[in-house]
Amino acid sequence: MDIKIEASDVIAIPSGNVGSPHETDPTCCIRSSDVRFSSGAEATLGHHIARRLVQIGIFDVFSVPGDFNLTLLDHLIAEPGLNLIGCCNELNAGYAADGYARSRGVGACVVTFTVGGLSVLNAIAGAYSENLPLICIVGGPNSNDYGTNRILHHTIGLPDFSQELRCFQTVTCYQAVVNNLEDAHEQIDTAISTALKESKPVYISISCNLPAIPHPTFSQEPVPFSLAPKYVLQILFDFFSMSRWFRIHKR
Ligand SMILES: Cc1ncc(C[n+]2csc(CCOP(=O)(O)OP(=O)(O)O)c2C)c(N)n1
Repeated sequence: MDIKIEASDVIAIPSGNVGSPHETDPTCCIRSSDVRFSSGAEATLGHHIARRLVQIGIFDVFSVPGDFNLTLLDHLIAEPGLNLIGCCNELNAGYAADGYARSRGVGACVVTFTVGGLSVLNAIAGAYSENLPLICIVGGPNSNDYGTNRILHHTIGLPDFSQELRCFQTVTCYQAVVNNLEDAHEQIDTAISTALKESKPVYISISCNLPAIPHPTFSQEPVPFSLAPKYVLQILFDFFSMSRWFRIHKR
């Protein structure tokens, strides 16, 4: 299905804000009235992710905590529009997100690096086969550990940060490894919009030390997505069918 994104009232994104895909994609919509600036604690990666999930219609996130996702989970809990549902294992979280995506159009789960990522994999593969947009967020290694060849806990004991990523490459349509703040905004928005457009699961790894750090790219309230999940399209379809019915029957 070709998902239409509004193009009305497009305004420029203030410099320093990575607005992608909006800067490059003329079909994306930014309304001046929607642009609100936030600062300090709100201009963080964690806050951005939380807002984005709410904006696309996700009000419940299924999660299992672990050392690598704790700060991110704190930010999701702090988001008034989000309800964090703790699950007793990752496979449960993945299948709960699967069910949520079936009923609401898109779902999300949050797990921890490798030990959690590999556990949720079967549910993600199922979502792929069922064409469900499911956003699987994994708390990842500290950004300072990339390139150090260290062996991290919760892994199989090899200095290889990419094992989990390679597994997800086979069962998701897009993978974003966020280990710096410069392009985090762009990567996250691209991942989320790809999940919605392709109706498939995506993988987003968020370095565990980044969610609480403010960055200029997040100094603005996230630009609302006009990408409509499936259920919004259904509502529109019902609305237009009804209008047609009234037009025909009013005579
Ligand atoms: C598959 C997996 N997911 C997440 C974690 C992160 N984790 C470490 S301890 C813990 C809580 C374990 O609780 P419980 O089984 O009740 O043990 P206890 O509280 O007695 O330590 C979690 C979720 C993990 N180690 N393994």
